[in-house]
Amino acid sequence: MSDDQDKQAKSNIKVTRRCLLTGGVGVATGTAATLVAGLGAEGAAAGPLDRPWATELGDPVGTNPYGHPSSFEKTVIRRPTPTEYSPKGYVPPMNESSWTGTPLQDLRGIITPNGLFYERSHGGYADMDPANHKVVIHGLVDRNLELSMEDLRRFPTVTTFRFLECSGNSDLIWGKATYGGQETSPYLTAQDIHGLLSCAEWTGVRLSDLLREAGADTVRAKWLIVEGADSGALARSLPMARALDDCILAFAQNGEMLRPEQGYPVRLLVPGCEGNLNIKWVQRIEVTDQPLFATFETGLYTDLQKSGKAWISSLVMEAKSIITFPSGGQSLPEKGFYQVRGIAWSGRGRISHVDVSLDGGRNWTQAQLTEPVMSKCLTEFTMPWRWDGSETLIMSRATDETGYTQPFVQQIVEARGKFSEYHNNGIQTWRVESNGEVYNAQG
Ligand SMILES: Nc1nc2c(c(=O)[nH]1)N[C@H]1C(S)=C(S)[C@@H](COP(=O)(O)O)O[C@H]1N2
Ligand SMILES: [Mo]
Repeated sequence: MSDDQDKQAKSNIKVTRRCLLTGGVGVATGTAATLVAGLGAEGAAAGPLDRPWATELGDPVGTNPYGHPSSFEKTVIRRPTPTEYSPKGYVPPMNESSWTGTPLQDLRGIITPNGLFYERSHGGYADMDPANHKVVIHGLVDRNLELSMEDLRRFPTVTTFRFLECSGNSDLIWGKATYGGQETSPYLTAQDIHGLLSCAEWTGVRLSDLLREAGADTVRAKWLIVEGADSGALARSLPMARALDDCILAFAQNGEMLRPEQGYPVRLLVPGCEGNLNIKWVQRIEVTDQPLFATFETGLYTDLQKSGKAWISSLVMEAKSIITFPSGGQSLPEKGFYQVRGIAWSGRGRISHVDVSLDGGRNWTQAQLTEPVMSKCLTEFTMPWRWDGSETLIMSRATDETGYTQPFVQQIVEARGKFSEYHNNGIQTWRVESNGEVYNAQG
C-alpha cells in the first residue's frame, strides 16, 4: 500500500469513529456517547496489519457471476421446522409435503431476498421450461385462451409490493404440531414460529385483463378454479370478485424472474390472502359457477370453530405483527440502549399503528413505522428502548386501517375453541432474561 493509500485508510477510520461518537445517530434519550462504548487506545492502535484486505489485493470481481451474501452471514438461511421428536431435529421434508421458513429475525426492512423466501409445496417443486409452459383459460368464456409466457408478457404489466403468508404459519405458537400439544418450546425463534411469511415486489399481469381478453362471463361465473402444473396439481377456488380486484399472474419477483421454488415461470398472487390460494406454476384457469370445495380441493386449509363447524375457506390473513429484535434465540450483550424492531402486516390493507409492551401487556407504547407503509405488505416498526437488565416480557400488537387489532392468543382460543391449526395471528411474547438471553414465552 502506498503512503497515500495508508493515510487515506487511516483517515477513513477516523471519520467513522467520529461519526459514531458525536452524532449522526439521532436518539431520543441520552447522548450519543452513552449509546455505545467509545474506542480505547488499543482500538485506535489497531492498524492495517490486522486487516489483510487492506494490505493485499483481493480477488478481482467477476468470479462470482451470481452473487452470494458475505461468508459471515452463512447462518442466515431458510430452515425447516424444528421438533423434539425427530432424530434429525426438524420436521423431515417429504415429496408430498415440505416447507422451510424465512429467517425473519436476521432481515431488515420489508423485502425478503429471493433466496430466503419461504417455501411451501405439496408435491415438491419443479424447474419448468418456460418455452413449453402454457396458461389455459376456459369454461364460461367467449373464447378459450392458451397463453405462452411470451403471450402473457404482451399484456400491460403491473408491479406491487405484497406479503405472502401460509395460513399454517405460527401454528407452533400453540406448541401443537411438533410438540404434540405440549407447551411450546422456549427455544423457538421468530423463524421457527413465524417463518412461513415473506414479502416481495411482484411483477406480472392483471388477472382481470386476462379474463376480459377471454370474454369471461363475470356475472354467471362466481368462481375461478386455478390449477398448478406441479405433480400435486394443487388447485384452489377463487371468488370472481376477488379475481377481478387486485390479483395478478406474477412472473417476476424482486426484479428477477421467479425462483423455481416460488412457481417459475408464473404464479397467481392473491394479495392479502392465505398462501395456499397463491397457486404456483399456474397452468389452467377455469371460469365456473361451481367452486371445488371439499370434493377435489387439495391442500384445503379449514378452520374448526367452537360450534363444531369449520370455516371451509378463510381467505384473508388478518392483521398481525411480531418483534424480530429482541426475539427468541438472540441475546443482549449488556444492559443499555437498543432499538426494538419488528414487522407488521394485514391482508385487509395498511397497518395504521403498532403498539409495543415491555411489561407483559399491561402498558403499551406506540412504535414508529418505517416508511414506506403499503397495503397488504410488510411494514417495519421500531421503538427505542433502554434495557435496565431486568427480566422483560416484550410483545407487539398491530392495528390495520379497518380498525382491527391483533388479538391475544388466549382470545383466539376462546373465540374458536380449544385449538385451531390455521390463521393464528395472536400476539407473540418474548422473554428477555436478566442475563440477556431471549426466549419464546408463549403458552
Ligand atoms: N402449485 C402449487 N401452488 C402452491 C402450493 C403448492 O404446493 N403447489 N403451495 C401453496 C401454499 S400452501 C403456500 S403457503 C404458497 C407458498 O408459496 P411459496 O413456496 O412461494 O412461499 O404456495 C401455494 N401455492
Ligand atoms: Mo400454505
